[in-house]
Amino acid sequence: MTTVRIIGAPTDYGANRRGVDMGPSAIRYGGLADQLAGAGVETVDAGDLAVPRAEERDPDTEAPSRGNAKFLRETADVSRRLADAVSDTLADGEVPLALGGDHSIAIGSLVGSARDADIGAVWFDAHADLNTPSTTPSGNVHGMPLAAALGFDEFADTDWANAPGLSPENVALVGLRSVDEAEVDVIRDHGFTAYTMSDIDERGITDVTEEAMAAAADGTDGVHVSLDLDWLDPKEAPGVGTPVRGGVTYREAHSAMETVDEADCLRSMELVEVNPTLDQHNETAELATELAASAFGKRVL
Ligand code: 6HN
Ligand code: MN
Ligand code: MN
Ligand code: MN
Repeated sequence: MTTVRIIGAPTDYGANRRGVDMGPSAIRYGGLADQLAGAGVETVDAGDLAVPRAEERDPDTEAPSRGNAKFLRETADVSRRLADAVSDTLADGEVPLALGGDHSIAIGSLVGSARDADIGAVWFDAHADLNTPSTTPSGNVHGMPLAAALGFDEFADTDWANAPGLSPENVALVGLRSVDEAEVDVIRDHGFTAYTMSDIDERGITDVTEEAMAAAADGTDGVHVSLDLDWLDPKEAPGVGTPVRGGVTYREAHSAMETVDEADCLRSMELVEVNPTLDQHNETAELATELAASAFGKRVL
């Protein structure tokens, strides 16, 4: 029987809108353990990493050579500790499920998941999250985690980002609809597998997700699934900090997560960007729990 280990990472260092640090609580209160029980997996909750509030920190602590990235030192600290928690979980034969927090936590998840393995990643997100401190339009590290884990630009020389076990040919982006200019070039130049919302419109979510999982899994020890709730249409998931119209529907999201389960190569997962201060009656958090359950095998019949 699969055992899922829940690891909360209550950060909002990487996002502009405050409140996403309450995501782990909202997702737990939204019924995560019950949903996972419904999927027939065992769950253990490792609690939350200790993350100091942004108010206790100075956003401008980094040397200018690091470029424009807010709270990079704090993000590095959380990433190191989350990477350890994720790799310990895998070493114990359990499946890590990290709860954000903003999407910068994916740096720790990916580095930890790839510590002793070659991994792929599937990125369910409106955004590509491939900016670096030199290309970012916002300075927000939640727009950079994939670039960080791949060791692009300034991230190459760090001891906390840059996962050697992850390479662009095993990364698939699904549901893109808000991509910055520099990210378009990166996607084209590095051989990512990438699907826009138009690809999903034309081909259907099941086909696209099957292909994404296969591309990510090819030649690896397993796939990390990163689920940014802004992947869904804001009508379904209003509680996110960077909503973009034209996202996937409730049904498409469930079908995709069922396809993730059927691909049978899920190694680690995270649910990110749930912001309870922007949500309506915790519905985005509840949706996140349902989608996790589908990814771990929950079915109607
Ligand atoms: N997210 N591409 C924009 C930026 O600021 O770099 C938006 C990033 C959003 C990130 O939703 O995880
Ligand atoms: Mn994201
Ligand atoms: Mn996003
Ligand atoms: Mn490879």
